[in-house]
Amino acid sequence: MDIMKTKFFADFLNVTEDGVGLGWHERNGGNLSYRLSPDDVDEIRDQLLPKSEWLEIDASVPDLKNEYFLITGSGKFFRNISIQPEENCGIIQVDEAGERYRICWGLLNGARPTSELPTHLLNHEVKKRVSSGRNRVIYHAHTTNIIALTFVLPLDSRVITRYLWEMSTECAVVFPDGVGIVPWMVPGGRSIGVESSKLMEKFDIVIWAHHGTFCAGSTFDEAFGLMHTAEKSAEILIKVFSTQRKIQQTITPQDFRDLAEHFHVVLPEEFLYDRD
Ligand code: 2HA
Ligand code: ZN
Repeated sequence: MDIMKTKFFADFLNVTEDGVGLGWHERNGGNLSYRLSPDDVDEIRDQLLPKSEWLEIDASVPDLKNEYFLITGSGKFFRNISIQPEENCGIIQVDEAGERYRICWGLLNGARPTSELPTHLLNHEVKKRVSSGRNRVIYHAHTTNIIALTFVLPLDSRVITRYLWEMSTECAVVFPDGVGIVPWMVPGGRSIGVESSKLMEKFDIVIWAHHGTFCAGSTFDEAFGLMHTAEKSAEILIKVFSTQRKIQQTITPQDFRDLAEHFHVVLPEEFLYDRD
């Protein structure tokens, strides 16, 4: 099967196109990766041919040894990915030690995987473990309203989770574990990747202050849906703040407990504090 005709490839492009449509991928902003399943690899094995030397990951991911990832390219614009996929994204394989990778398809003309490769792979490694292998997608977007909130709310997971939950009834059901926050750090390296992946132990959504958001999911729909739901809630919050009117009523801690019971989700009490 031609790689570009597979279901996972179509789903990958669908995310890049929808993310662009929502304004989250200015210039080369954002990146996306997918860990191929054994069936995916079997389907396209004839096209996975080493196209580069082994290159340093700048992170150690032994639990991802020999795994293949479809991933966006460094410096590439999301708006071009579906038009010229082989130039703007590619498939890489991690080596036996989890220290290096090589390009096996795409990323033509000397292109390299996203500058956030360490964060993607460190997040994949954690999520593969905590989800018993179910998680396959890591998605980073420059979500306008979430970024805006990181200037005016304290960078505290309890505060930001609670505000996002309150702005839209579905949120507590869609991301009951809440959101993690990484304070501003230099992007594009191992340090921010390590901090992000620590939070991925607990959260499926990790916000990078003044930068954007990472979401993890077992499917493209799950990862994209998390991003879309959290960002929509942030948009509502920005609109509420913009009215400069006092909030007259909201969803209360007891309402959340009722919601949790009805939808059979566990909402940690740490987020259900009384606000004065
Ligand atoms: O790929 O979004 O964080 C460009 C970025 C870096
Ligand atoms: Zn970014």
